[in-house]
Amino acid sequence: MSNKTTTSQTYTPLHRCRKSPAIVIMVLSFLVIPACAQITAKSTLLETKKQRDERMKWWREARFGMFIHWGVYSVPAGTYRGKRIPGIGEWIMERADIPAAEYEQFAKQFNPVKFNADQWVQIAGNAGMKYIVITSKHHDGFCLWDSKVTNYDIMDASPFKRDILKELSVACKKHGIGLCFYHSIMDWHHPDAQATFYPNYNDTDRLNPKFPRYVKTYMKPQLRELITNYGPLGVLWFDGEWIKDWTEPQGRDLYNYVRSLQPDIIINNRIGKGRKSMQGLTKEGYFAGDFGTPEQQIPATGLPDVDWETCMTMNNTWGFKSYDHNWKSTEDLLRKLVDIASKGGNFLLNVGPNAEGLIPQPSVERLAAMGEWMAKNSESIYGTTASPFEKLPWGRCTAKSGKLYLHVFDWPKDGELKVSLPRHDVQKAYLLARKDRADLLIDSDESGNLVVTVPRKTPDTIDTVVVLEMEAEPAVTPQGKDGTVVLKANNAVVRGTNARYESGGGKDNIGYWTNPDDYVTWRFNVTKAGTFNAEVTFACAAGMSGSKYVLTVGGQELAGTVKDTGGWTSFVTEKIGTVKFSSPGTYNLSVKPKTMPRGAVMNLKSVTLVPIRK
Ligand code: H79
Repeated sequence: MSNKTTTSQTYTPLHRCRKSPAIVIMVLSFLVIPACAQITAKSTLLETKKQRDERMKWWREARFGMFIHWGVYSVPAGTYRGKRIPGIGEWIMERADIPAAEYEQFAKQFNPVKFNADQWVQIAGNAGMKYIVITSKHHDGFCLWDSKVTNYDIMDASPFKRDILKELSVACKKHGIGLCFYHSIMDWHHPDAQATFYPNYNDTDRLNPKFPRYVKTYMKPQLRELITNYGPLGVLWFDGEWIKDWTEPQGRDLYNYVRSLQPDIIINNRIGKGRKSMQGLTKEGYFAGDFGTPEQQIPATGLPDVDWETCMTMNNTWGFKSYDHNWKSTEDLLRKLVDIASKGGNFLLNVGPNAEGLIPQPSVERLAAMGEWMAKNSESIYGTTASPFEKLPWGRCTAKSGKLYLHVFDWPKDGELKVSLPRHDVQKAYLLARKDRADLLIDSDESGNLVVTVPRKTPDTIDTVVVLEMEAEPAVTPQGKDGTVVLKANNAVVRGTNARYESGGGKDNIGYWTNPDDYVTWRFNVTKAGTFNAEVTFACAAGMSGSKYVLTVGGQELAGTVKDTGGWTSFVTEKIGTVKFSSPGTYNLSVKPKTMPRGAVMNLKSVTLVPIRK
């Protein structure tokens, strides 16, 4: 999604390291004063990529959240006047054509005395979820908090008279879970909104001329209450934006309004008109909103530089229905989480508590089972980025700097896990769930690709995570003032099993080079192009000489032969040829053995590129 609004301020629900309000006020006034008295659409352009990355950071790292659909629809629970109403439970008012006055009777019966905010938040936390998104108000218009602008809320219209959102905000703070609100723009109860469309509340062709008044005097004040009395919030998750009354300019205005109340808040793409139907990703062009919202589906592939979150039910409904028992299995749900993470997305998994205030037992059980897996394997989910592989025959992959997490759904029967990755790029492999992180044997197949020897018995039938530790990004050596590039042994990336850097006692070189498959590489910058002499500084003891090697750089190859220098610490420098760089840039240079007749290659101290002056 494109560049959006105002200032940056880090919202970190888990660490609470917010910048001081003074800084925010300073930045805000800087943005606002020159133009006009309030934050305008213009200021949305002032967020840099870095500021946006800062704002999105906690959300991108979290990867897994809980959606909670709860409201007075949990009272009918899918049945109206003795009839089972097809479709999603929270839509019963629309599906069964219930007049607003009659639907209000459900509010009078909504008395969820078993509601325990701590318990809900703990169920989420124990599952490994980092944030909850609860329906502050769904399409039916009933408000779960103490709103001053309506009586159609938990305090005034129900016998419960406990501020549900307040209790959840306290519990979330206590347990380090991010608090987020779902909020419906569409409202079937408000006379200035869609209530007048009865019996077709979801009529997408009609307009209510009073709708702007609803936005100004009802929706915006309510959002101000939610942000200022219950915040700071992680996300505001809008929905019901498809109505004809709602436009993209209104969406942008609302986006700016919400961000002006809490600059670091994150907002989904349903605040405006950018959503591509249930696929949920944002259309091309500029639309308000920070992330895409695929509903009940997972995109086929990851999307570079796009933030998105799949929301999904565990059975077939969001709001509680007493007779919906079509539960997805734990295996299915966990693999969906992994699939989503492997494509760079978040998973917002729904629960629909009942009218007593309890999360249905089948949901509780599945979340507990997911939590057991997460307790051992969450490192392979949190803070990861999308898989570098297009497709893997046995499962999925997630990535973090220096590590690949192989999620094996189909365990290899022959105990050999094959990965299309050069074996030399991998330094270590182990099972994530094993506390001792014991090394798994790594080898290569005939084309040099990685083969990991794994236990015959499947460790985890749902998903076993094999961690590959990879070479960290190599350092880049700069070109010296006189144009010389000195590539020293201690800066080299050594790939292979035996060769390594050694120092002390006259040594400062790559040694133990007893495997001819091992090789070394450097990355370096060329700022002044030209032709260079390539000089190799090395040592080799008598009787061990004769190895041949190739030095490769910028598509050019130079051949060298290791001669006897009189000892392993008697270094000599030999020019092996010239190389040409026609343009400045970053280059790779490698030294790879071709033959090793005597059991060792050489002690390699440095490769120096010396410019040839004309
Ligand atoms: O809150 C849950 C549901 O109640 C709500 N979104 C989730 C998170 C929702 N799910 N389905 N629907 C609402 C039905 C909406 C269907 C449609 Fe349309 C509205 C079909 C045509 C207009 C949205 C816009 C989907 C396609 C175009």
